[in-house]
Amino acid sequence: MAVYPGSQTYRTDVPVCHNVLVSIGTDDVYFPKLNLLSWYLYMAGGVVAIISLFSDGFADTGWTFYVPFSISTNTNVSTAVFAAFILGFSSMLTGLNFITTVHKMRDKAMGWLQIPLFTWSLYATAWVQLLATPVVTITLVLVMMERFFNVGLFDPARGGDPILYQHLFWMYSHPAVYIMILPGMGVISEIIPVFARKSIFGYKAIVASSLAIAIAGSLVWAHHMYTSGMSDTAVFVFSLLTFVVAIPSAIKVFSWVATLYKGAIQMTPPLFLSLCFIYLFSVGGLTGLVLGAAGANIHVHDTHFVVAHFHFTMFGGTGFAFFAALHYWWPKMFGRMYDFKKAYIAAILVTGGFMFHYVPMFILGLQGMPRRYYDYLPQYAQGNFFAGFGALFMILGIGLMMANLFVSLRKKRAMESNPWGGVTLEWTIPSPPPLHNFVQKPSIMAYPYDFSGVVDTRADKSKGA
Ligand SMILES: [Cu+2]
Repeated sequence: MAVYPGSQTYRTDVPVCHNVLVSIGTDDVYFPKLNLLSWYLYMAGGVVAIISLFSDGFADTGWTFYVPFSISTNTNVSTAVFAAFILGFSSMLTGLNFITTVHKMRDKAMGWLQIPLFTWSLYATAWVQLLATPVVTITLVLVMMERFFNVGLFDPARGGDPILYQHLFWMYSHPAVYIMILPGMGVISEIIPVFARKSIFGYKAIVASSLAIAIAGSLVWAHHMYTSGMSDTAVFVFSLLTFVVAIPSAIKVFSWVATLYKGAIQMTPPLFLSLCFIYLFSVGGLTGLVLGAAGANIHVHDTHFVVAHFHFTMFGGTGFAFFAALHYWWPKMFGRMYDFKKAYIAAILVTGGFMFHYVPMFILGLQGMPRRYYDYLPQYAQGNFFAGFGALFMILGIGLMMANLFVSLRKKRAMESNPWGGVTLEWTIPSPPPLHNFVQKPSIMAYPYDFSGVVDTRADKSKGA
């Protein structure tokens, strides 16, 4: 492990806290140059994706690029596919880097069961990135081959199979939702124990469930294809596996609630947003079971029920975990505290707006309103009216949230490095962190969520700065 004793070069103007690195007691990833390459690829892929939006005849396939349409349409599919192709490499190389870093750069004193849960969740995510992303990358190459050379891979008249494309596409694109939600779950596992002042309930179960989600989540892809005409046996198997993948997610929710139970809870904006996460994500997970059941799925396939479910997991889940993480690590990144009252008002606006926006979509979907159309029949007007109102509140809430955070940057830097009383390694270093993270060798605790030695001085900080 590289620590730079005596290094006083503080890069105080740039937030360099990379929680994964700090939490395992290191100052960099194992392959720094590869890390930079991933960043350039990500930027290049993003630029190409934006160009594809504005170039004439922008891809009318939607994000799924389903064949045979994506092969026959004259719009600019090639540029969009090329962007996704470049972005895929960024994702794979980052996954590879994180896995190697967790194995090789971890502090010698830190065993596998002393790794904080956020890092565990990113470790599980990295494996999905590394193993699932190549599938979609190859699939996109096949689409290009079809477009340019007309090989016939997906054309039944020439012995190809259009459903093969759907399998290949979802083999990545279902695991992709776990790439998004697993880090979010890791964030919540970090925040809950700190504000309950209690060791996390079921540390090992949470670690195991992260790995179980990564593995089981890679085996459920065809639950997106119940209506594609695949065999009843396949439908049964993929439905069963989808129910299985709900178990590790439920274990996490149970562990978070059990951690709060009888804890010395102090309400703060990060905890409030985490509680919103637990509620919204649970609704998303449970409606995922409705969709995982083949009978119900066929009724609501391609309706707004799917849109609502997806946003409860990806926005109510990942989005809210991101908001919670921003509020939790903001003082760590910038050494400044935001206003608590405005943070609460923003969180209530976003959550309330969220419910108003997406709950009507469940009902609209059950009533049969299809997704992916910009217009709707008159009988769906009421639900869409409510949903529009909700969107307005969400925009206001997110605007207030960001304004509150950024206004705090104009305040004088608070001297305190650990405003929440956290016990993971990032709270042992200055805020914002110095250039090489650690100025002295970090001392690794036997257990990452041990609050027994922490004096509770939170009461006088509860008003925020
Ligand atoms: Cu899926």
